[in-house]
Amino acid sequence: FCDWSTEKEATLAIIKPDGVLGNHTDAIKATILQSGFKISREKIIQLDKDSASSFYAEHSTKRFFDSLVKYVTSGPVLVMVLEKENAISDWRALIGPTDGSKAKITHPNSIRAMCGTDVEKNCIHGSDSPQSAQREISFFFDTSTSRGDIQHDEL
Ligand code: RTP
Ligand code: MG
Repeated sequence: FCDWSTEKEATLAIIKPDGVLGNHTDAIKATILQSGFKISREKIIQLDKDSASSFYAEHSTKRFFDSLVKYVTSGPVLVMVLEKENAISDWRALIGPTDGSKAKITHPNSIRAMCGTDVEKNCIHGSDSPQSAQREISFFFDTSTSRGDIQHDEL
């Protein structure tokens, strides 16, 4: 018997360089745990230009692409797999709108209101769909190994 109603969903979160370097990691993690998510995998990495470009490939034709790649490679990022029921849309709701300065007005309790600055420097990432979540989790983590243990593998 499988009780689908309690089936967990997984999503990918990234604390971007402004979040890590601005010392927002502890507050963000506290918010994550208080909101009922389990952090099942995590690692701190430094993205290089190729990996950042590949991760954000969907935006490769946008005006802001070069600037985005520069931003996310400007320092270390903390990548996490978050699990709970309805994790993907609940995490998107918790991080708030893309523009950190607007988030402060319209979504004052969101994570981007707490540590975001503008439409680019918004301190946090969340997968936007089940397809994205699957792609993004396997982009950073070996999904063939058993889950459950927090992995602090550093690149
Ligand atoms: P994310 O993918 O990081 O969770 O953010 P998002 O869905 O809210 O925003 P998305 O449209 O996917 O954009 C990805 C990241 O690119 C930067 N950005 N800059 N200068 C600009 O107009 C602009 N627009 C977006 C942000 O860092 C955004 O999170
Ligand atoms: Mg996005």
